[in-house]
Amino acid sequence: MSSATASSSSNTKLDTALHVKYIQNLDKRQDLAYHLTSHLRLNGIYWGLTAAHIMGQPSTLDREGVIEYVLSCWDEDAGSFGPHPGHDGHILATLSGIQIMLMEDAIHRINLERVTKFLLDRINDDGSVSGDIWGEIDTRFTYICLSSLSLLGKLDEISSKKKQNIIEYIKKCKNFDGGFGRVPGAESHSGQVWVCTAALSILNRQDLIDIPLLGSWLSERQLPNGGLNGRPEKLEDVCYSWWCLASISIIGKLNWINKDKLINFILSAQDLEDGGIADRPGDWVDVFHTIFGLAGLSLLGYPGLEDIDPVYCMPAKLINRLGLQKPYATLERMTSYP
Ligand code: GRG
Repeated sequence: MSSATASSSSNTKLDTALHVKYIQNLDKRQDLAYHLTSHLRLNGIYWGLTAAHIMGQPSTLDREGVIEYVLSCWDEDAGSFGPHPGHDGHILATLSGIQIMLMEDAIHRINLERVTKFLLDRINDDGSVSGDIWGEIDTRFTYICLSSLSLLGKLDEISSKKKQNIIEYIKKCKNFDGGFGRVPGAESHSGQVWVCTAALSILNRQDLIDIPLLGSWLSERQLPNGGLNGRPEKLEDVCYSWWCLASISIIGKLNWINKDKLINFILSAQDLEDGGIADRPGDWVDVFHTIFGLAGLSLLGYPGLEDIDPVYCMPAKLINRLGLQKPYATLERMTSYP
């Protein structure tokens, strides 16, 4: 593997064929880094599979192998999925398991009843949501719980009282700058902004977002080199091309970002020898930055890519088919670039 080829040329194109090959080869790497990231394996498969869908190559991964792997991550005691066989069930791996099974059209093979119970049981009386039976709370888990239940068609199993508590809790996580944090009082961060705006969107409560204030804060995340950062005074990172941009799409202000500068920044973080996208030009690539770079390019209307849904971070076609689409802004898909 080589690092991203630093290139400032605005003529650089997205090398889809190379990135598909990179995703195909991910599980062939049996090095130390591969084993040390087993706690993220199910997320990694979701990232790779979604990236393949965005590039219009949904059959890039071996379907039956993927389904068997998801099923092998089932934690019978917890009634949910862990990230790797033998790991404890956790809400994050459970969302990835659901997303993968939906994309592979195999959702009927999971224990719907037990997963639904696991998700509902994570909602605390104060409206916060825990990640597992041990109780850590984070607005990421709030989003995950709502997204998972919505994808399973089970959102209405949350009582209206509990839904209201969740909304009140998210409101407490809103800051003076219009952004949202991990817990009440925590600093605004683009990742948490996305989970909270998407959660409010799933609950049809976008009215609780201060659009001009949050839109300004999000657009200020774009740095002179075109990349976006996650919060003030931090470095740009390709993954914020998703967290910031998807949030901006949800609040309908995609045109508050300089599209060409961001496209060029993402393209310059590609590894043009072995495929994949890095956090920034010159760094090592990984599947996390590859999916979020591609997802950002898709939202920006980059030619040849499939649409991604900014609320669920899944193929828009699938979300529309499930009848789950929420209001958001899109940019017209370009026929060529530049
Ligand atoms: C379905 C896409 C999807 C996600 C599930 C887990 C989750 C829900 C969302 C994660 C949202 C989040 C918090 C993203 C940010 C991740 C990130 C790059 C954190 C880095 O934080 P710092 O403090 O980096 O290390 P900065 O850039 O602030 O220095």
